[in-house]
Amino acid sequence: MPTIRKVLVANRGEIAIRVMRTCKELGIQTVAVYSEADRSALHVRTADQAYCVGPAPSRESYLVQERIIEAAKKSGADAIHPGYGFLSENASFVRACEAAGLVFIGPPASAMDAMGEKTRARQNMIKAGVPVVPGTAEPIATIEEARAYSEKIGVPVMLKAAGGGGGKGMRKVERMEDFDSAWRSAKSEAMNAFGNDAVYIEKFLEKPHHVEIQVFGDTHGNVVHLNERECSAQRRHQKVVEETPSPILTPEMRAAMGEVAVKAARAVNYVGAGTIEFLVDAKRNFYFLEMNTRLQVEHPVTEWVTGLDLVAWQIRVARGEQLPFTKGVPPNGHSIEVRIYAEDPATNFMPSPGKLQYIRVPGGPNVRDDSGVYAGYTVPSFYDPMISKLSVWAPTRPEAIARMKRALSEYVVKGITTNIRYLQAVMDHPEFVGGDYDTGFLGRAHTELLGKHDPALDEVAVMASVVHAFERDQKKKKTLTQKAAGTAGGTSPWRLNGRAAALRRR
Ligand code: MV4
Repeated sequence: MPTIRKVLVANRGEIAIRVMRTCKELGIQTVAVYSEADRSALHVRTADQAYCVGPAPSRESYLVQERIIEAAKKSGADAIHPGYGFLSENASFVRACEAAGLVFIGPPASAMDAMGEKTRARQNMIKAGVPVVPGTAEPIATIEEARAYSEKIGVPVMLKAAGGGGGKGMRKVERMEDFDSAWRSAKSEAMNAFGNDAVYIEKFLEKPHHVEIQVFGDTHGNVVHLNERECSAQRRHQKVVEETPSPILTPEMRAAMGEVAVKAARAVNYVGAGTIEFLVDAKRNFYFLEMNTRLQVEHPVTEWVTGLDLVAWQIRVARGEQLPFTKGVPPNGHSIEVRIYAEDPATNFMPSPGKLQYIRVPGGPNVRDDSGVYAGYTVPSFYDPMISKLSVWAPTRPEAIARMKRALSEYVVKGITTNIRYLQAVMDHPEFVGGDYDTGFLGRAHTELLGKHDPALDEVAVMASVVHAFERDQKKKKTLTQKAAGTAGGTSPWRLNGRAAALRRR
């Protein structure tokens, strides 16, 4: 049972702060690492100790394993929490931590090896009896074999990079005449993204939902699931809104997917927090997509409905403690999370780094803000532009949506542009409110969501249309008077006013 008295958090931003908060509650000291661009970052101010690990670019700082381990040794840390992203799913980093006598707060390197390469993951799942998307279990060697396979199963098919997920190197092929170019571009993008151009093929699933199951294992052979998260509201494979329970899951589906997720985790002797991602098709069949061998950005919604602190349980499990339950925790109520990005939706979501002049985060009953920024902080351009996550809980989904809308209306950020208004439009959108939105939702509703103006501007829009109508009628009246001795009637201001009232009533 290793003792953990001091944890180095090998990350930055909101997740570093979130992990440090739980460490402090457990009486564990914290160590921050930071790049030269993050010298004044909030996570550095939050930790008990802090070490600079290099210049701004992640590959010269947060991703340099030796520097992270050196900081852990210098600080006297006995464990490292990787957060998500960066080195969190890097098996060689896990081995380097262990070689340095440090506890890695996460799964064993062997579980990462088993799930990191997508076709190997599929093979492991097929062996474990976990349903996978119909397709090849191996990368396809030649374009001829790939074409023949696709013709056999029939288009549309999805070409996917074996070296990694997240949509990179992925191409949908709808017509065989497009196959060759799609194959070549998938391979080159896969090589650029993962240094591995291996590509495999799956039958394309129309309008799937992305539903993932939180799993947790300890070192005593216990593996449980902690329900699902609906993550279909994604833009360019980047999650924007997550919620639990999923609006499309029945209790029977939850039980079935949970059982399969536990089977998948057991198949790789999983320890710690992990997520099994599924695609759910229109007939509500579910298929293993991939496993994330880390804590996820969206873990707060699971914490809201189970009452658990998942980081605390990561640390306890790393200490060798046993999970306090063998059957998981059924969801209580409903939780929604939105990701606040320093991005400008009006410029196709270009990052909007810069000095944050003012920030007011929402509060009130069952509202949680996981922020990594503060007034006066300069959001750097080197890293992911997510500045915070806002999550809420309520007894029912409609109440959770209402609470999220209220919380977003309180969120004020000055000095940089954010996606807050876009998120408000998503909360208002009938497809989201209806609950049966699939992974194509944000793409389909894109222009509508961008064009959705601030309700406060509705009045301005109405008056603008009245002024426009008045000016147009005045012009028409003038023309008619010039032609036929004033027989044409303009529109009286009273009638225009009536028109304005009618518009307001829409
Ligand atoms: C798919 C798919 C349809 N059919 N695979 C895989 C990586 C993930 N980020 C996107 N992936 C998809 N794989 C088959 N066989 C549709 C998607 C997909 C998607 C899936 C989940 C969430 C958002 C998505 C957005 C576009 C495409």
